[in-house]
Amino acid sequence: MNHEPRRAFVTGITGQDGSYLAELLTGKGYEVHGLMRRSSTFGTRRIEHLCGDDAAGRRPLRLHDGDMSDANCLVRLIREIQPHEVYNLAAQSQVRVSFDQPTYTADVTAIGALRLLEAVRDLQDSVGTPVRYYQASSSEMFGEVAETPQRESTPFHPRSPYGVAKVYAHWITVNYRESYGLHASCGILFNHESPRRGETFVTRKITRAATRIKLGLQEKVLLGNLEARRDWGFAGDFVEAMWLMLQQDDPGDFVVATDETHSVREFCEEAFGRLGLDYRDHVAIDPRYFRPAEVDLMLGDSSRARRRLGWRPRVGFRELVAMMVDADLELARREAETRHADQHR
Ligand code: NAP
Ligand code: F7E
Repeated sequence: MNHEPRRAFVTGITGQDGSYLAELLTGKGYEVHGLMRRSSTFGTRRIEHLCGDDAAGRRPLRLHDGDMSDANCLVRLIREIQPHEVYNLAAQSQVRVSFDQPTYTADVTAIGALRLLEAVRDLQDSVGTPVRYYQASSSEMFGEVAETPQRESTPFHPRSPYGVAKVYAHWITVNYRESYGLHASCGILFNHESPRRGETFVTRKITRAATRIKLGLQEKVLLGNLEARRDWGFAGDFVEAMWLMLQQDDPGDFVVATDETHSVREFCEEAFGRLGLDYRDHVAIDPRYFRPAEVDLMLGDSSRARRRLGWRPRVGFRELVAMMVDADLELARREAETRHADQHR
């Protein structure tokens, strides 16, 4: 009997989703190989707990230096690792930043996906091993929405260089599936958050600020458009859908969402409310945080994923906000203690 573990190659391993997916895959016995780009500081904060040896002396997570802008390194790594499954999560994923760095965003988020697909095609051609591929597509592709709720058949009308780059990555993945028979699936994921969410995304910016305000560490938070509506889910739930897509006999594209929408204002109300605060006393509007073109309303219809993958989200909106507020309150408490200790040194 062959006891060789399944191997997964994950780009974006140091990001929010990469960390939850790495936990899911190592928990299922996979040998996980993560692509990590060079940084002048350590970038492994979210996955440190997975980096050691397990009880059997095996190392379930291995990190490899590389970058989505470097085609040669991707080809070399894919040839060396010979993964059974590839998850492409790496991206310049901040929508606001993509307006300031459109060329970089296109290179990493759009052409990066093409480079990785080419590396996978090269492995399939040279070794003959079938590889299953996951592309992190985004609800931002729907942008100026043609219909509500948004489903797999809703036309794309992206509203940012990020959204445009994701449309390219999405269609090139579909094209490689149709042209080369690659088992390639796209998850069209709506916003998903967690205590590990990057601090410049609006949910985490709010929960970090509200908890710091509660403990007297800051007074106000500056935000942009409070009326934008998003379909917010929990990242830990959403990575399960990624894995499920690659376990199907046939590849496909799936909307992954909670099928509920809330405004940024409602998120503020809920987060500050959990701390006994009124957001209106602490939130100020700063035009710097408005975008040249906005996505006003996101609401998913994830019935295909629910029907075909048997997937459903477990964490609802209020639980998500509570989870993020509680984790950030703990972080703010530690910050307050350190500050107090420093002042009395
Ligand atoms: P994230 O936290 O911003 O993580 C992005 C990851 O990509 C990080 O590991 C980052 O590395 C890596 N990366 C960026 N540029 C790179 C490069 N040039 N070469 C190699 N790696 C690079 O994003 P996330 O929220 O986990 O999202 C994961 C994926 O899903 C992204 O593709 C995102 O666009 C997409 N998506 C996210 C959402 C959402 O709501 N979260 C919804 C739909 C789609 P560093 O740690 O070094 O920065
Ligand atoms: O903005 C509004 C902002 O940056 C949400 C990425 O993961 O999800 C994410 O993109 C809304 C927007 O996420 C601030 O204008 C108001 O309408 O948290 P966000 P996003 O742009 O929806 C999609 C699905 C992805 O694929 C992306 O990778 O909140 N907003 N005030 C603000 N947003 C931010 N960041 N900061 C503010 O101060």
